[in-house]
Amino acid sequence: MTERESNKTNLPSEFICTEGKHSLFENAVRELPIPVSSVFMGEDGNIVPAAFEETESLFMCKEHDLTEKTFPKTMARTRNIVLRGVKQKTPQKVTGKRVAVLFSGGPAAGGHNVLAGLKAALGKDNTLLGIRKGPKGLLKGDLFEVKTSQLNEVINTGGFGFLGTDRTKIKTPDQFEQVKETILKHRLDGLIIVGGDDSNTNAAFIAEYLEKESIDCRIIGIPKTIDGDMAAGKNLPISFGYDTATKVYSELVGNLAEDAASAVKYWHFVKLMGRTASKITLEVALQTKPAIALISEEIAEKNISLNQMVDDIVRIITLRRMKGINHGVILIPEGLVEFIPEMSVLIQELNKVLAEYERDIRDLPTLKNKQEFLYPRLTAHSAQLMAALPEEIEEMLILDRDDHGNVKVSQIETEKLLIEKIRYKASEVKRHPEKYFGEGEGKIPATPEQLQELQNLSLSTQSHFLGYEGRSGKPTSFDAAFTFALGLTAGSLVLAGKTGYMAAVTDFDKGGTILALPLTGLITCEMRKGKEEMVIEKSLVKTSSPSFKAYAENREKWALNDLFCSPGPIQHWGPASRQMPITVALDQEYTDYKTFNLGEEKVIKLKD
Ligand code: FBP
Repeated sequence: MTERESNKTNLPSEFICTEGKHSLFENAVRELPIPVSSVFMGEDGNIVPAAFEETESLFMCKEHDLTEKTFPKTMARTRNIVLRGVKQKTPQKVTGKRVAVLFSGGPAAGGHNVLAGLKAALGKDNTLLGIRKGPKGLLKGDLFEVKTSQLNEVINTGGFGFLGTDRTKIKTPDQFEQVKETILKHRLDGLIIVGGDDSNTNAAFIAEYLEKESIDCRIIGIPKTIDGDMAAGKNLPISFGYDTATKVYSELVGNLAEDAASAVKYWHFVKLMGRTASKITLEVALQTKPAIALISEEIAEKNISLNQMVDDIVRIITLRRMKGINHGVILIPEGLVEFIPEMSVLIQELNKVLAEYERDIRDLPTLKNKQEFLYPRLTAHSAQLMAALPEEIEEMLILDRDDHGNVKVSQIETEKLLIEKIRYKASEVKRHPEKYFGEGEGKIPATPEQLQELQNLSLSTQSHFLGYEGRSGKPTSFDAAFTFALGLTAGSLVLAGKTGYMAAVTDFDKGGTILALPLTGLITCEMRKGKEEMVIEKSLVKTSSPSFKAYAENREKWALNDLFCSPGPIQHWGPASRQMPITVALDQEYTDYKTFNLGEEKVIKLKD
């Protein structure tokens, strides 16, 4: 048999061998080393759990008295003091502990490394149990023992597939009772909740409930969300999943900018995930330098109306056109609608009415019936605004709420709403040049030739929504290391007997400092479904932050010239593989974003 013939025979079986997450890439990334903080490195080079000591950092929560009243037991225990992970001087052997873990909310890259980190911290003398399908699985008691061999298979791979996830909020007395039953039935000593602000709020309430019931089960939260809004300044610069998601989007936005410049005809309107905060949009803007990036927090702060926003965008489109650039990319944060002042008032009014009449409205058969019921209960301005919205958006605002009572903004086609309004305005500019060009305030100086040229141009648009494709990719090196460290931290906290904390990592530029943040220190009081609720505060873009300023200082230049850049695909090895998010590096005042340092690299092979 010739070499070629023998290759031919192998090819079909080689191809089939890649089934079940065994692509050449997946096999290679499983073997990738992960940086590990020295705090977890034992004398013999093996991984060991960390110990914890109190720092001088104290969380002063915004509504201290109210928080203390809601969480008296947990606050008395933690005193809202931040803990630091340290290397155990003489390793304490803790055995026989049973610790369960669940994923909650949307997937984020690195979840499987959290599990691997937990298992590594617990070691062979303790048991890790997985809870299937998130909080719902906890309520049902759907648990199974996690084997090291299973985790060696999923380490460094994307998604939450190993356990699954859901968005059930645990808030009724019956649900707390069900949690108790599961804990007692499975003899749990610890429960790890991997989630965003709502899920970690759940963790805080469960911790308090268990203390009140004198049940000895430790509750630890882990900060997860691609949105990047589960963050706490220096103590927790970012949640996991953000780096991977923003790098996936940045590659695609870079490609679109390149396509726009090549085809020289399209304006790409790209909505980017991020339910509330515009952190994803800001990072992608810094990575790709698009023509325009809207930042919701700035729009709310400057009280910019929808029409004003449209005018500003059309002005940039016109100025670019006058330079011969009739294409570009516009980034739109998913949560924008809730930050446009008049829309935010409308949503608040709707929340109140819906909280009072939810069932009546749900029972009304047609949209028209719902409108007739709702409009008289809104202020005249809001009713008018609502009536001017496309019907699908109106329907979404009324009906489509998630379990936490929030509008499902990812379903609202803001990019299409903007396109509609921008196209209308751009055609008006063409139809009435005398209003927009010439001398005088706000007018654009233009020669007759330029005006003639403008008349010949049309506005071709394409809309995109980049969201789900960024949540379950293979974690970047940064997220892989960060999540492994978070798992190690959470496991160590349970073994150290701590409860009511969130695992955290900071100092990404110098080996990683391991922290435990008291959950109650992150709590604030917010309006939800028209009612006050104690919840963990979302971390939004601050217009005073170095990352926002870096964007604001450069945006005019990027708007008027095609200066986009294409960061390319995520690298898991190679020159760009050690990058961290630019926004994080800027806001943490690091000197470099190209090389994170979270410890010494180690190939992780879990052993029984
Ligand atoms: P989490 O905060 O739960 O991680 O979810 C974030 C997110 O990806 C948002 O950006 C988006 O609005 C939402 O999930 C979409 O959720 P769903 O999966 O329910 O459509």
